[in-house]
Amino acid sequence: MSEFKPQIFSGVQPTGNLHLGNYLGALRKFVALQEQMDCIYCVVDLHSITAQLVHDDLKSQTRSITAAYLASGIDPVKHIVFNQSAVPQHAELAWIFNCVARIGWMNRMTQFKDKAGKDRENASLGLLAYPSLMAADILVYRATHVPVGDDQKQHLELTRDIAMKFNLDFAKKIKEIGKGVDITVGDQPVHAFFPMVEPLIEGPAPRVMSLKDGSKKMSKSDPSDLSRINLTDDAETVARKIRKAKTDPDALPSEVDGLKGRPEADNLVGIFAALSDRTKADVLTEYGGQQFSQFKPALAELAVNVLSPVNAEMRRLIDDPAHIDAVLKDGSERAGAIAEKTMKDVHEIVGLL
Ligand code: AQP
Repeated sequence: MSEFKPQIFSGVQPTGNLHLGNYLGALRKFVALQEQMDCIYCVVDLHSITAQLVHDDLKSQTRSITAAYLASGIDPVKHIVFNQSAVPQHAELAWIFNCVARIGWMNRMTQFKDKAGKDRENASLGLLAYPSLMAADILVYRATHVPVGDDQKQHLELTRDIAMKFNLDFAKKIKEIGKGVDITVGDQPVHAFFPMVEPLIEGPAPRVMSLKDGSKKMSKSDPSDLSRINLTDDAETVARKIRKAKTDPDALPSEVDGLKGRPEADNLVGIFAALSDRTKADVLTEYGGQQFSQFKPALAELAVNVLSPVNAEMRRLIDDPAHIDAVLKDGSERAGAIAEKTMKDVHEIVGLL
């Protein structure tokens, strides 16, 4: 093999209502990438039990994320859509990666620090090892590119560290079984079994911020529903949340530089740009000099126009769980076949009988 086959992998946790951040940071990118590469999109249900083990409705949440994938325009026939727990090789490779990764690497993860809070000793071992499972999700398909929001950048750097250590620790065996690829990492030539994944983060809204606080990311777990736009919100709710979004008293600047030090304004302009496939500069050419009382209704109209069809299609799909289950079953069979092949090689490399 002279190079890794380009392959996209990404996932979303079934931990609550998807919001505009998930849509712009993940789903919209997932859809666009379908034209460029083979894509595998996963509902990462095993991840969702790391922070909170017991969920009332994990199955329906899993179906709801799948519905959001399909409603956004992901094609489950040309590409693969499935749920993580249906392909046990994810958890198996994660165990091997737990033995590759170092505790110090995990302790440095900002998401772990944020989610574990002050009582770190009481966090689940799964929450600490979360990035190891995420590395396994990606690398069990030897995926090369991962579209994510900016908050996942550190986890993808860790995925590269895990892949690199595995490749170096088992270099001799990888050569022996003839399944490696010659790559260069920095200046170093490496005979790699696992690729060095590339994060795909770019875009005008790589980190959508809370509508109530421009310094916090928009998040499913924020106690204030007004902080986020949910994909299931109706048109009136979307418009109300945008109307109530925190802003400053100044007019919009005409240049992107003028957004510096104005996180709430920057966020709303970024959202406008991402929803309309424009740059922030382009949006400011049109709206620079206007007050938020003029800009917010335009943003609300745009958000409703983009999100309403997704919302309606999601509702239709959620009413047909048998269809969603059939999509997931088909996807997990196809994903499982790829994962099984990788794990056969991993067993050989590690020396498992
Ligand atoms: N605010 C955001 N802006 C841009 N992208 C975002 N993503 C999440 N929030 C934003 C991206 O969405 C994908 C799926 O995220 P996830 O649900 O698997 O995990 P998460 O990052 O934990 O999502 P939340 O909403 O922030 O959940 P909680 O509140 O539980 O922490 C990822 O690609 C992520 O980057």
